[in-house]
Amino acid sequence: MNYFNKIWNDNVWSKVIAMLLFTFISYLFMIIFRTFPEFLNLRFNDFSNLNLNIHTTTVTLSALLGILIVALIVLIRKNLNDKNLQKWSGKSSSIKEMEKKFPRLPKISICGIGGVGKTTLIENLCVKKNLNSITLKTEALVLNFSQNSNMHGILLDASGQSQSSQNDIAVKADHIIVMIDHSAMNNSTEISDDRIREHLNFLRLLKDRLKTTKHIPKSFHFLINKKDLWDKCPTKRKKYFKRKIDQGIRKFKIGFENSNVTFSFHSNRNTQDKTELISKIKVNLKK
Ligand SMILES: Nc1nc2c(ncn2[C@@H]2O[C@H](COP(=O)(O)OP(=O)(O)OP(=O)(O)O)[C@@H](O)[C@H]2O)c(=O)[nH]1
Ligand SMILES: [Mg+2]
Repeated sequence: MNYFNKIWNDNVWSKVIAMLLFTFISYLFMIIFRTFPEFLNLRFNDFSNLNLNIHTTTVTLSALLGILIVALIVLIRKNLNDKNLQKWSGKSSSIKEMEKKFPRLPKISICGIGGVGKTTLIENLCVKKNLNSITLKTEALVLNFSQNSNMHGILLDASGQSQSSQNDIAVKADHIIVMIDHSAMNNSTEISDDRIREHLNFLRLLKDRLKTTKHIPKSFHFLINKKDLWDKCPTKRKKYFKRKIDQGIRKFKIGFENSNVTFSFHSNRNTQDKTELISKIKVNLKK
């Protein structure tokens, strides 16, 4: 069934073939019912005796029926899919289940080391989630990024304590948001050198994994989080922090020339930042 869904969804030709098939079946039905019961006794050249006008009408009608049946299937499937999306919006499940339910939705992985604010970001984007502890289990969550139209995506969140869990969600992603901060604390304004080193090491290992699996996401967005805190730092130290992160991003993007690489300064405590991030995600999803 999954294989059928994939062929049907991804391929225009599958719809054309289905249309021809239904046209042929409709044509056969019409021929059988119009000439039945003599049909069984028809000899091959009896077909030439059929009135040409009636024959053309039969072919046209069958073609129309074929188109109608395929259009109906497309419409019903779209309707079911929309209902399913509405039902699942804001809800989370395992990646496997979400991939099965919505194989065509783009996946956006939120990556970064422990305590950087990944789950808080998802919580902000979805409003509904109420998580206030570290993430232990990898989760997938469906979200509509546009209020006026359908622009759904699957957000992936995993434990930042485990590099391999982070790498695992990265290699599945169409788009990656990498979060970076200045300190493991959620109230310290001090920029920590150890924390910067941890981020740079994380980026190196993430890149290694993407390279070895030859996975090239369409976009990377670096989110320099906790701006509400590090912005209070003395200017010199702030400049140092930005320079270090900038160097890390420059190094990371070598080899990903086909991906769109962007960055922004962000605070999960600022609603304006959330709105700006959503616009950026929408731009990337449209590409
Ligand atoms: N001040 C401030 N605190 C933040 C911000 N974003 C997240 N935090 C806090 O940072 C702490 C860790 O946030 P989480 O969202 O749990 O971090 P995580 O990246 O999901 O961590 P793991 O699940 O361990 O990988 C929480 O106490 C958040 O409230 C921010 O922008 N500013
Ligand atoms: Mg988390």
